[in-house]
Amino acid sequence: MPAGTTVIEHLLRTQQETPAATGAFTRLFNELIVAAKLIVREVNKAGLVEILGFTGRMNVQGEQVRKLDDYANEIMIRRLQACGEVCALASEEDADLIEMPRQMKKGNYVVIFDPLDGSSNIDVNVSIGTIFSVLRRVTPGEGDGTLEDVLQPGYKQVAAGYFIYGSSTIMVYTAGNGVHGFTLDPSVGEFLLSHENIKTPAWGNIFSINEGNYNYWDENVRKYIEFIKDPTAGHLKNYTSRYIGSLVADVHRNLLFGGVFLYPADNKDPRKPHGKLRLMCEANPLAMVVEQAGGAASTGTQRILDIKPEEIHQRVPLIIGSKDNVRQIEEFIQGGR
Ligand code: P6P
Repeated sequence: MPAGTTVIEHLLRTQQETPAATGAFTRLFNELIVAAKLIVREVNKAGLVEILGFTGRMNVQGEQVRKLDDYANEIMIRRLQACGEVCALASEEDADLIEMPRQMKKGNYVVIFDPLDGSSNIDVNVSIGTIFSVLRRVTPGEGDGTLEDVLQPGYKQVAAGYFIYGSSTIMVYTAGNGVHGFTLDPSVGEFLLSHENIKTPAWGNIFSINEGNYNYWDENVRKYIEFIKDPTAGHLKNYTSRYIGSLVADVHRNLLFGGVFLYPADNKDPRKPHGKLRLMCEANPLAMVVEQAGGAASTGTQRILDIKPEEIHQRVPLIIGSKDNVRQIEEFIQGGR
């Protein structure tokens, strides 16, 4: 499709191939886009207004809540409720399902999101982002959705994607027909097609991991890191380390250039034995995007999208990126190397 195609045009053209397209999905996406535009407006001036810093509250993750986290969360909730196509919402910032106003029209979609991932980087102007996962309700009726509608395995997602607020603002989404990137043109206020049909390289020499956790990893993870750093091990190309500490930025770079991001399980914090990242609002949506682009996403022993969720905020080890890199790591973690 021509550069300059908007997200909605792109959706309408690709969704037209789906007989069930009723416009509800498009209305939902439109609200995601409006939310992102409102969020990036605040992110871009965060250093100038009293919206940096902390609210003094802790979220369900036990992390300090920043004012911008709260703002982004409120915007996502209000816009998604307003579209009338949603029966349940779950946010990384809220312990339980978001209360849906009684008078609000409900729909058949469930949206799970991380409103502002990487927000600890805001004060130093590092890219951050919003991640979203879209499911179809599975319970009968037209009222509020339930936990059953939310706790579906990742392969049930009907769409997923992210916004990155960086040197430019980019939206990347998949609705099961490939992965497509759009760049916000501030002069017209539209996300315009800039990366159609993104395909990630089968292998890449970039690895992204927080080596500060080295002593807390499983022995096989340490063996893998030592292996890729060994220049005499006969690698296609010597590896290079890139780690921004903002999940959407690290995953997006590796999606385009090839390589792998790892946040393995570690024994650093007994409350988080499966690592830091969340299945529902981080691993699942990014796994759908990366798999649709030809990559892979695994815990090291299981495909991310096959995991049957037990709770909204469950954490999983995440190894995501070029499929040959992911497969090699799985061999190490499963003791085959
Ligand atoms: P660490 C940001 O806080 C985040 O949730 C992800 O965006 C990022 O990948 C990860 O945490 C970084 O965690 O432990 O390396 O600082």
